[in-house]
Amino acid sequence: MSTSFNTEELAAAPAPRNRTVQGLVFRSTGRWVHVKAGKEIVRARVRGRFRLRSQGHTNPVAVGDKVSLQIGTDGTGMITEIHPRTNIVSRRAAGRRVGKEQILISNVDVVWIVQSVTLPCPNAGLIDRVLVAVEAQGIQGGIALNKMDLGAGAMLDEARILCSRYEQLGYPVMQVSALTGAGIRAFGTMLKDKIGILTGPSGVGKSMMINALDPSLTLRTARVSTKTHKGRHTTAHTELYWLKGGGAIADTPGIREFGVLDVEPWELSHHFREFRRFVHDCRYAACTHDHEPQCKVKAAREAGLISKERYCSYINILDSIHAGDADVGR
Ligand SMILES: Nc1nc2c(ncn2[C@@H]2O[C@H](COP(=O)(O)OP(=O)(O)OP(=O)(O)O)[C@@H](O)[C@H]2O)c(=O)[nH]1
Ligand SMILES: [Mg+2]
Ligand SMILES: [Zn+2]
Repeated sequence: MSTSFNTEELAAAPAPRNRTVQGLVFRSTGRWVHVKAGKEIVRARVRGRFRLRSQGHTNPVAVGDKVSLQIGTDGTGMITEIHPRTNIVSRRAAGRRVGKEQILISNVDVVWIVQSVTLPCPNAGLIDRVLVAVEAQGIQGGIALNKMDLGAGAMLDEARILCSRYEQLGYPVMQVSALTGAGIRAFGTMLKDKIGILTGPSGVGKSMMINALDPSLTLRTARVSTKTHKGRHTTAHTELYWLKGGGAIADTPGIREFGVLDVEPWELSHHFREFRRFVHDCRYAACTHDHEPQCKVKAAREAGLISKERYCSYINILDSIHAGDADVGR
């Protein structure tokens, strides 16, 4: 588009009233969403009809959505269309809105599950729950282990065992310290030219990692309680930050639990990638690899081809799906 204007043309042009533009939702704070449309940043509202249409979701428009919006004379926008999503990462909403799904992000290339070596210590059950959601959507998943500077002795050994378990499964694992900057450059390289999200419990250092990736950012962080080893749920909304090296990463509020949604008991094993090569050889086609005889998954577990920890996570998630209570975090 030409940037120089002929003054006569300008005088003849109608005043820009309602314009329709396309953009990307990069921040969502409930009622308002913030959209990046070219170089313009627009604060926009969501039409009631989207709320009606998405009864299963607490947030009809999510960070990552590509949208059309109409900009009014006051400069604020109204979302008129949500373009088809390639994927969504969602979880069951907690509290009052139980039963509803909360979309964490859409159109994402990679989901980084953040854990810390300590304060709080790693939660393998939560990692596996998020990985099930990620596999079900066909998205790339990875693990970022933060606070490596705090690791020592047995604690560090345990953290390394955890890392190698996921590395062996083919998931990228990044060991970093947002405090010292160790591993941050390598992590930045992994994020290049992709839309990513950091998710994980409160206090593991998601916001501080983004500050380390781009020192010009000053996201709010808060100390973890030394008594309970729990974070303080400092980040309250999801927001995408563009990185200088290309690509963008979303910071999200810490998760207390992660509900596995819309997965039937018989299909759960397909979302545990190392189970897949065994599941078709079980005696029963609908085998849940729990109590059934002649189960090849259990045989693989006994032969050490499937780890005890992953099988245990599988059974825990299976139980919670059976109980219709998939929110339990561990
Ligand atoms: N020692 C050490 N402390 C860290 C590191 N990364 C973060 N922290 C500290 O951990 C605390 C929590 O960090 P945040 O970035 O607020 O954690 P968060 O995951 O964003 O937490 P929520 O926003 O509550 O979900 C802060 O006191 C940070 O200073 C690290 O690599 N090493
Ligand atoms: Mg935070
Ligand atoms: Zn089986």
